[in-house]
Amino acid sequence: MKPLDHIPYTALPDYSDDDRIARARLAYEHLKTRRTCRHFSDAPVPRAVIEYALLAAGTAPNGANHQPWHFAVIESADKKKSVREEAEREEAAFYNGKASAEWIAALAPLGTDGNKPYLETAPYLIVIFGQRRGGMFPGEKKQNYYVTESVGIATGMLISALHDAGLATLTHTPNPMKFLNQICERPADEKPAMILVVGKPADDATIPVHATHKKPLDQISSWL
Ligand code: IYR
Repeated sequence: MKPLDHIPYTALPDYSDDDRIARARLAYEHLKTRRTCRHFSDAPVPRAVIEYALLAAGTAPNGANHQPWHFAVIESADKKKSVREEAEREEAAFYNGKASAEWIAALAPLGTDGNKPYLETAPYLIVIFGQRRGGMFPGEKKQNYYVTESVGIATGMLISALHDAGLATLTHTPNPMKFLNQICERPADEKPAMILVVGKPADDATIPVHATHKKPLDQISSWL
């Protein structure tokens, strides 16, 4: 490929302004129904749903189009058990002294604690890794760029795609997360970014009222 090869920009639909507003509003109305879930059902979810959501995540904007991410999808009960054991070990340390009093107070309205049963209940744990080195093609060992940003955007798109498919998610970040490399059989130069727990909510799932408060537009934006 010549470096300056270009093709025409993908044709976007020529909506009217009213249609654009209506569609943007619909996107908001849909995305605001997403809720972080901490009570999962063990009901199975077809693998193809996850595969399409991962393909969607893989279209995210990223540094130099090196696509510096890897998604390890855990479905084996043994592996999920290992993740739960290791994560609960870290969380016990976090809740029993490692976290500051201010942090613990900030989490109180969420009702979280060191027990993470959903890590075994949910049908899938997607462990998201950032690749410091790689490139566009298998076997390359080039420098990657904006890895944290790229992985963050891809994860957001993954969450949105799964929400579109009617699935609940939870972003989980035990700290440290290095144990995930071994369980997921990933090389040491890949950095775990987070675990995304994926599945259907349990019938009796609840959400904390605290999480329903969203900042209004004038608090999250300015126009210059
Ligand atoms: N990782 C811990 C603590 C935690 C931290 C934040 I910031 C949250 O928004 C939620 C939880 C846990 O999973 O309990």
